[in-house]
Amino acid sequence: MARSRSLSTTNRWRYINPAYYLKRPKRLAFLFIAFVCLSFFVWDRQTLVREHEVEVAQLNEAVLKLQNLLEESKNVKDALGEKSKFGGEDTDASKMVGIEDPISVQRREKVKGAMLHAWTSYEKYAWGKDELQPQSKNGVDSFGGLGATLIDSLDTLYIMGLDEQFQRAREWVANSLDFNKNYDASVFETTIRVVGGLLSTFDLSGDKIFLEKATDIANRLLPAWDTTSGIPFNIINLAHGNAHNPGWTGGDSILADSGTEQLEFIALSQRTGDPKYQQKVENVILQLNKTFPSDGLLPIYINPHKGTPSYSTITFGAMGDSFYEYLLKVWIQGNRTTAVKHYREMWETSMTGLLSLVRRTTPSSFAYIAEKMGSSLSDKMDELACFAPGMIALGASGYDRDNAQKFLSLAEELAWTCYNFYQSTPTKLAGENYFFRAGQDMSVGTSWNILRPETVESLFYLWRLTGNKTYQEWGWNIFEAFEKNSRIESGYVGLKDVNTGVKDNMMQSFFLAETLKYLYLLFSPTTVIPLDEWVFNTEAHPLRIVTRQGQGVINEASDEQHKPKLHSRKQGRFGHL
Ligand code: DMJ
Repeated sequence: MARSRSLSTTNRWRYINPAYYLKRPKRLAFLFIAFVCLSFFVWDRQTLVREHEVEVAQLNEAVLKLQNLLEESKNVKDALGEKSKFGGEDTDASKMVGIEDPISVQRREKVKGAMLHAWTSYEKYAWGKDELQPQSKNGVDSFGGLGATLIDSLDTLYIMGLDEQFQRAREWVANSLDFNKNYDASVFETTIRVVGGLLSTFDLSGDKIFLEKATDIANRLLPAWDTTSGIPFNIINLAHGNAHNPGWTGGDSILADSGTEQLEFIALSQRTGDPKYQQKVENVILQLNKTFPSDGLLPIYINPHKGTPSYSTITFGAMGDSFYEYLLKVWIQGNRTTAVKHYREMWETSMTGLLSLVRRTTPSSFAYIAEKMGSSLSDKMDELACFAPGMIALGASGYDRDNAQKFLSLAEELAWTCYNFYQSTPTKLAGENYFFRAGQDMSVGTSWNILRPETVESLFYLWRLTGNKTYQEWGWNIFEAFEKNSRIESGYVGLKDVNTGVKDNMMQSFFLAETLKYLYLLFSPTTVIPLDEWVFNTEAHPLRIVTRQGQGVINEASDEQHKPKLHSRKQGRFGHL
């Protein structure tokens, strides 16, 4: 048995012995052919696998492209949805997919991402507080505990379609917002941020809670106008209604603080049918018009008892700025009717004054708006005055052709200067103000940057009104500089110094209300918040333009006819109507 097993093993091994085949050529040939066939088969399979891999990769790429296309078309459809929510002509979606610049779509999404980051940080660290301090990760009540950032953000969240975030903010307004605060509030800041933010959100959403809250806070502010002249005191206690002016003005009221409530209070009267708000604020302009100077330039301090200007600086920057802005915008809000004709006249007078303040630098001929005290000019301009290019462009179309062109050109020149406030610093972010010296163009004065919006605001108007994409490019560069210097893990901060980039610890509420909103709109179709249907208050809260009838101030008898129809297209979007 042992022998036969050994024989059969030997037999099996003989097949791997080359000598075996050398003696049998037919078998050798067969083996060779079998080897060639097998090799061909393996090579063929491998080639097929490789080809399939290439095909799969190509298909993946195609799927990705299709996904991107789908995403883009969804964004455009969203934009169109927003358009129909916010007004503007209906447009064929497929046409829009064809014409909307994909770069704008991408940039808009980036800005929306920035808003989401700012808002999420606020929700996480400062919910319900006025402002977020991102470095120390806490909230502060810089406006008396009114949830300033939350209210300032409402319409931005709504416009950007951040619905869940909007809904949470809405619940806070409905259930936690309490104005009964023993706090001396700024009438101006409370009006532009809180009254403006709530009214705008009411106009957008149709949710009455926002109108109720706006009425509540406006009622608390109203006693501020009970002065001999009707020029308001600028500070009022929200619980007790005691009003006064800050000590540092020597008892005077501030021009911008007194002349920047008209849009909001007129809108409130239109929406409630109660004329008292409109009467108070329109009277301010009537009083100022009585002694309005021939150049339309008012000093920043006004005596609230006599209603006359006190000797002080004339400026389109801090403390003067939005007075001029509202002269134009009330005219627009009032449908350019005879009832608001005097606003346009006053504004045009002020524009002749503005022209007298325009100077040009050497060597680069940057146009700037100087400041004035008595008869002497000061070669200084605040970044705050960079709202002026947008305002001038917005008002230009109300002139005859030659003047319209002249003012539009000036607006474009000033916008170039403001853009260079940003471009001329190492961080590419603008300082708070600039000085102009012969031969040196511009140099930063106060060197902080607190995330202000004025330049991007002007770029938004200029892009809307001229269609020139250069303004989008400039806006994008500014956005990228904010991303680079101001974005931190817990929100956005200002810079203590635009030369060094050292950061501060505050996320200003206007960054969410204005800066990011104007940037978002800069990359959105023009049908989102069209300028012939909406007017922005000075805190970038869009108010819907409604029919204004009659001459001047409305009266009780005509309440009903002044109640506007605001929400027909998208009534009840959030189910609260
Ligand atoms: C905002 O509160 C308003 O734009 C106001 O008119 C001026 N200052 C800030 C933003 O810089």
